[in-house]
Amino acid sequence: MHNLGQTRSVRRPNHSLHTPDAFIRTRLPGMSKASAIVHASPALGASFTQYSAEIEPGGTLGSCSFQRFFYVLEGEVHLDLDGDRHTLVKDGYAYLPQDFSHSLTAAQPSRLAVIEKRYQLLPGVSPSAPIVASESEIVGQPLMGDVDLTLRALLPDTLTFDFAVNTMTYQPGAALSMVEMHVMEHGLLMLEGGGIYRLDDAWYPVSVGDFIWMGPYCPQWFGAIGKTPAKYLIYKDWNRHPL
Ligand code: UGY
Ligand code: MN
Repeated sequence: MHNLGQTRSVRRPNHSLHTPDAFIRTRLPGMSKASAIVHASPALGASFTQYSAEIEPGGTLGSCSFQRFFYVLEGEVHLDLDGDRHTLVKDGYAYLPQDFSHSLTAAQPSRLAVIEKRYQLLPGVSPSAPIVASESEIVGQPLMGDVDLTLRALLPDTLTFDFAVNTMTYQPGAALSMVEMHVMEHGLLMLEGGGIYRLDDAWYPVSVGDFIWMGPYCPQWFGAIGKTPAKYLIYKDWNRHPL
């Protein structure tokens, strides 16, 4: 059944909402038996790229000449680094520094959230080694003292990293305590549940599978709605001077 020309997706100068009803798959160079839904890129105004990768067993993502972060949404993948094989399942994630040679192959039908960004060197700061971990190992912290809003930082908060990726889990009815407006941009993927997102001067119902891009200084607020927690994966540029 066609949708009579309706979608919840929007593109505005300083934010976008990308909903599954509007997703189009493409193949990026180096991919085999895999496709990408590119949610955010410089074409949108973002200074990073974020896509969802869907990979068949035996399929690969190909190499990357930028920093690459990926988080397993579903399935099982093998990550080969320096002769060591790591197996990652749902909630597993990895950080690969810029130009780091690696190979990523799906062992089962898999979906990944992938973030790629050109590294901003800082004089005197050496780039990080790769990181392979699972979100379940990370201890959550209440955000601004709110025990109903848990933040898990997936990357160390040191000057080595020029971006952060966190998960935020809202108990039913929990909300950000303020409307934020900041220089950092965000890429956000809804992992569980749903609620209302304020972006600039608009309020959007959002739920699992939706992606949001927030440009710099986009006023933003979220309140969880529903009987189960809402959770999202959120990227932000971090630890670098704005100039
Ligand atoms: O880290 C953040 O800026 C986060 N609190 N923003 C958000 O959830 N929209
Ligand atoms: Mn924010």
